[in-house]
Amino acid sequence: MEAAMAMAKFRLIGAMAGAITSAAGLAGPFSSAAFAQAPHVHGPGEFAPDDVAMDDDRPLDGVRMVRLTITSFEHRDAIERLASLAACHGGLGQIEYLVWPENFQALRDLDPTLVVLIDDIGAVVRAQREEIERRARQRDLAWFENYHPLNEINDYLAQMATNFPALATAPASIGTSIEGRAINVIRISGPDRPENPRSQRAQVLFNGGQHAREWVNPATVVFIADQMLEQYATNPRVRALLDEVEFIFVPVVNPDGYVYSWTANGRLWRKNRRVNTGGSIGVDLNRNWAFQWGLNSGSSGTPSNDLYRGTAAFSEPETTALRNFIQANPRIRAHVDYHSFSQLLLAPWSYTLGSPPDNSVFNELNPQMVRAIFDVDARTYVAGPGGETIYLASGVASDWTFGDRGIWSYGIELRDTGQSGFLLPPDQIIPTGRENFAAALVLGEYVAQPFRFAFPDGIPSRGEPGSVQSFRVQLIDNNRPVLAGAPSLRYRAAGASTFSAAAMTLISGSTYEARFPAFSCGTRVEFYVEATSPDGRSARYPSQAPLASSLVSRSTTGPEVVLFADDFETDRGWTFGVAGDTATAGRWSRCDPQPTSAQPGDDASAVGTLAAITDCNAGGSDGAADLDNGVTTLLSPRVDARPPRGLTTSDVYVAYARWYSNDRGGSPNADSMPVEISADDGATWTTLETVAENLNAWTRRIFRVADFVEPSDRVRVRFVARDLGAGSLVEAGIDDLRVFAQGCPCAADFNGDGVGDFFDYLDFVNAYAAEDLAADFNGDAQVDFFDYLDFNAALQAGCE
Ligand code: 0X9
Ligand code: ZN
Repeated sequence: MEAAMAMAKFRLIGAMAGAITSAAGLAGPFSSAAFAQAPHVHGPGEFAPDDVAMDDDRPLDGVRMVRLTITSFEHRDAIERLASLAACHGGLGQIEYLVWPENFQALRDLDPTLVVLIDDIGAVVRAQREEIERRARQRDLAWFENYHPLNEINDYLAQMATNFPALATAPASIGTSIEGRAINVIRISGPDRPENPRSQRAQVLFNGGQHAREWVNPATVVFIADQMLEQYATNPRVRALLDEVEFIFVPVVNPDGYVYSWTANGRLWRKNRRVNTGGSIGVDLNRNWAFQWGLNSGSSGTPSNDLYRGTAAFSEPETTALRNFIQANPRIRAHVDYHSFSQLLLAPWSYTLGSPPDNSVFNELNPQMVRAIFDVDARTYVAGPGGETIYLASGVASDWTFGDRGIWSYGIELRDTGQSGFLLPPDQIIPTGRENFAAALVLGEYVAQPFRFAFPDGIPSRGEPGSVQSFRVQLIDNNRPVLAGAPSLRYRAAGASTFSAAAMTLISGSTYEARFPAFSCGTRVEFYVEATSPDGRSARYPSQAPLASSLVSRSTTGPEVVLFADDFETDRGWTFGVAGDTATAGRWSRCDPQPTSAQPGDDASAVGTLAAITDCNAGGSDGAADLDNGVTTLLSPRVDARPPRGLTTSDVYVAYARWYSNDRGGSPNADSMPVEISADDGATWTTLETVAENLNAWTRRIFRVADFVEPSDRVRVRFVARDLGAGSLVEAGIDDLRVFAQGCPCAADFNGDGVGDFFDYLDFVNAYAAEDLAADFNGDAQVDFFDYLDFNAALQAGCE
């Protein structure tokens, strides 16, 4: 033990002086690990060969938390040789790190824009320890107004069970840690009822404390358990939920690490306390789960690393215990693994970019949980798939529970967003707990529903004016199999206080048809669907409906009027490269794209093969076939983007499909592609967007023209692809550009100024008197009294 510590310490000090420390001079296992790394290129979200960890047993004096601006993956590599990742977001841009004092100057040299968030963690830790001790001596302080060591947490669990014997089980151990500590679980549910026995209820699992230093996680898990118990008697919502669902709480999955984080220098400890081969300490339990375990993107094979995944999936007794417990409890339907910090709601996946193929549950839950959190204390938690929202991480608990067990799983990153980070002051425990209790109720109520809904045709977001619209709604059994009964569609015009109901008709099996009645153009309808089972239990989509904040909406607009549409299959007058462009290779042209690592193998349109691409000749290496050394501009022909009669300028849109890639070669993410619009034939330009996201896929974008420029008869769009950084791989493509108008035509708007008023009347009467065909209002090719009548009726109806 002693020797291992000393070596770890030596290695960290050595990290600072990398230049003077040679492999020869440093015998032992750390020499090669720390300094003999061959430089290599990282993809998005991949981790650098980070060998700096907060795994040292020396005082934290002078350790700083800093915010850096990462400009490339090489930059990140270099930084992570000097500092340890602190916050829960990755990729490029602003990231927080912890840095030992001796590495600080070198780190500042790497990023002169470095911002110090916490100047001396050692001092903050000491001050916080004093604050915790002061609070511990205070008699009138609530338990959740302070952090507690492991034994006090266990005592509190036992106390809860004693106080609420009808609701809570006595804490039990699900297994022991590597140092032999019990990992405790407590279950909470309403009393047994013959028609709904506890032994059959759907379950929700909450765990905390995989990471030792994230003290607010166990506190939050215990807080949620405590509120369930405290509110059962008085809050009908909590009571109804607990009578339906069993909640399971494992507050401290990593008790050894937690205990260690309470020792003098252990406050920033993350991993468990395994002694690794080579002498370093700890496995990151949240990289040790057997789902996509072992990927180098988002975990490390280096034992001293803070993200060390262990020698094998489930090599650790702590993860094994929780896995065994989950496998032994097949009624667990939802799971949250609590972490801190950054205020994020992380759905699958974490090991890769993107969401699972059926993401409907998360699409429904994410906004409702975010909203519930926000409504408590106006805190914003950002929801999304883990890999995209923080960084890639493989072998994490929630990927396993979802991917292996089909459990709806989240990783939630609690408060704050970096002000105090892991050292969240104790007065933040209760507010953090309260907002997360609100989200826990939403998740629990989702699980409690007898069925959930699927929409084979999608959820309608728009409809044609004057026509009924139907869509299919499928009921999926959620928990115990229940017969579906009486599903209905509830809707109201936005702002109305009551809902109308329309029964659905059974099509087949558990699929129903829902029908909206005809609405006039411009109506926004809020709606939800509801179904009640014969045993009187109901479910809704969204599950929190009819709370206004969770309703879905649909609006009625007129058909699309195309003003210009180009799928690049013919030459419609684009300019591929303009005067002043500087690119020496890979300029825009119209072609059938040939696939490379960075370029599409097909155009975006359903029909045809051609698109505008920055490099059409994909021969040779990918790097040789891309845009090089400057700027190339794709300029649209002049488009008449004025709205047709009856529509207004705010009804005009521009849409296109774009491809952009700048993360596949050296110096990734150094470039971006401005997209600009002009209403004066190119004299002045306004930015629509600056594309920097490397989706490496065709993506459709749509903009309301009037938000940028006033639609005129001289509109142009241009795409300025750039290779400004040194030697980076840039590929861009454009397809399916459309300018169109869509809105609610107003027939009385005779002069096309967007309103129907007296001036329209004057203009109509003048045209009518002159027997001008413009006055053929009913379109029967003659100007007569019937046109006059129809126009007057339209004017009476007005516009809006
Ligand atoms: O890196 C982690 O394990 C988590 N962040 S933390 O700073 N608390 O360590 C996030 C991992 C992603 N988690 C899930 N999507 N569950
Ligand atoms: Zn964590």
